[in-house]
Amino acid sequence: MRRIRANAIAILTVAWILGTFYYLWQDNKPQSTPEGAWQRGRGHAQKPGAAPGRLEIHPIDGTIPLIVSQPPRPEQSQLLGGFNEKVYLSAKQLKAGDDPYREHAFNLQESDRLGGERAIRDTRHYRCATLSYDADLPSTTIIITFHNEARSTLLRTVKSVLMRSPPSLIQEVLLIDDFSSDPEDCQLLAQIPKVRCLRNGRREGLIRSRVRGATSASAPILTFLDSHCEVNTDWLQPMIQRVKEDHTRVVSPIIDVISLDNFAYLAASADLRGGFDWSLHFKWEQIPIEQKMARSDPTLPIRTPVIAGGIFVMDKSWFNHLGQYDTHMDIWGGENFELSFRVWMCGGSLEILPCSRVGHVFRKRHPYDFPEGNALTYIKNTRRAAEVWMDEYKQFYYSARPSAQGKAFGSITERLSLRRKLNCKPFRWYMENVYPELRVPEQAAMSSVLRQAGLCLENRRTDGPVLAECRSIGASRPSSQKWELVEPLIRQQDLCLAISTFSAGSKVKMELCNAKEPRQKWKPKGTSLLHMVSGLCLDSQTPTGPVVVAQCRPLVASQVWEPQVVT
Ligand code: UD2
Ligand code: MN
Repeated sequence: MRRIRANAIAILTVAWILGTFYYLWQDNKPQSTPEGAWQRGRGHAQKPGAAPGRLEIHPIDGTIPLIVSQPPRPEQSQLLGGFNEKVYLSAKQLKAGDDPYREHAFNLQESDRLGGERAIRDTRHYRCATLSYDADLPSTTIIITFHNEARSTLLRTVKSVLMRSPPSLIQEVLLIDDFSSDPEDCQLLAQIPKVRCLRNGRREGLIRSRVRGATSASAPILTFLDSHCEVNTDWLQPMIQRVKEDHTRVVSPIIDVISLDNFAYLAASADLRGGFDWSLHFKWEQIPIEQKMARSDPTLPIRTPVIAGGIFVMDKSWFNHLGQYDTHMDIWGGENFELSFRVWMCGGSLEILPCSRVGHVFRKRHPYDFPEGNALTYIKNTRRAAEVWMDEYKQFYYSARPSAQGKAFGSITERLSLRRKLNCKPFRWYMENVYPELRVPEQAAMSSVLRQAGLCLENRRTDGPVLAECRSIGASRPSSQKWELVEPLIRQQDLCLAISTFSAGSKVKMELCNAKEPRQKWKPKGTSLLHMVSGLCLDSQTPTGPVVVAQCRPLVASQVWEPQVVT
């Protein structure tokens, strides 16, 4: 009896150890294989007969076993048709003694050493591998525009797409050669099945080149890529799925980092979204903390105020309906803001999908020339975006970028009429609903005192907002009597005037500003300050008592507020 029990315990222990090992292996399994990934599609079974990966020790912590991809299998050569990779790559070699960074602003020697493809780590959260996608996803045209791209990076972009996407989803890969010095960089690649090459007769810049690509695309979905990317395992399905479910969504992957020095493929943080400052400078920023806390599932999409611009998937009809791009923008820059504002304000949305990963070589400088100069081109493009989409908020762009004033930006009549035709929402809506975290600059918002019959609205630390004697310290007012009226907020530093409840008689208090909070929304109306949601007006009741909201009675003394700009 005792022996049976001992055996049972031994068997259970072994089973437990095996189970734990299997579990750990599942957790760390993802490792892209150029040949294996596109077999996955809906299910996650390996292709019958596929060679299993080799077990290797994790290079960083030395403990976790990983599957490392096998070298390409013979059927891959079919993927390339008559294209001769060796000839293509070896035709252009870095000469001994040449600076490997000079031509492309990344280490060309390292890129060339990697050749046309390589295995990269699957950087997704492990739960992504358990998701499944519709079997009947629509197909896409991959649009890659480039100007003097290195052959090795361009080829890896194209090959990674062909190898790590379900073939049925790739209608074609459309290369737009933006007047590169050597037409063969593009033309030779067109020998690869599904790859087409269009060459511009003059330098157009990436914006007009993408529009050319989109116009010539035959699939119902457009996928844009830069010319120095490597797509990762199952990158495409999550994006097409989201667009299929709602054609107004414009989706991006998480953009992993390919080192410009050694070409290591590095996982980017999964907690970032796109943002910008008032000079219209793009930046990655943390997801706001409330949204982060609410994210129970790391595979869920992340709403983003703007996209980085280079890598996204969009329904073709929606792209056309929304006015493609502003084709008066030149070379590079600004088009991502213009597209992002337009998508949000005209009825769509932007998101980043954590289960889709694409690597990109981020560079520190532009390796190509700007015929009109880099700075002037960026100003022209962003100025067009600001003038067409940012309404009264464009003043903050001009204060952040004073050099933009007076610079030529061409006619925007067509884009303004597009905005009217599409019946797009005001930029204020975007600020309140999409990007409330973007602070209006302090120095740009003018401070005022709010006078009422010789008294001033003052925020007291203990009593909150009250009417008090107007004071000054030297030439200026104490900060407790200075208010910034930045619609819809009435603010003092980080605090904003808010009602407590939505009923008449509700006391007014100060709380952390949030332009989306209905209790904080005010607007001047005649001589009154109207609380926009309750329809009540700011009222002092008695000169020294608490300030409240009450039924609006225009011109009644306790509701008359006189903003007066102060220093
Ligand atoms: C980022 C975007 C890029 C674009 C840009 C703003 C990513 C990963 N990249 O800059 O796609 O939205 O912000 O405009 O989000 N190119 C041409 N013709 C030109 C200049 C460039 O075809 O005259 C190509 C270029 O070869 C590349 C792409 O356009 O494939 C983007 O250019 P980049 O890589 O220099 O831009 P990047 O990544 O710094
Ligand atoms: Mn790029």
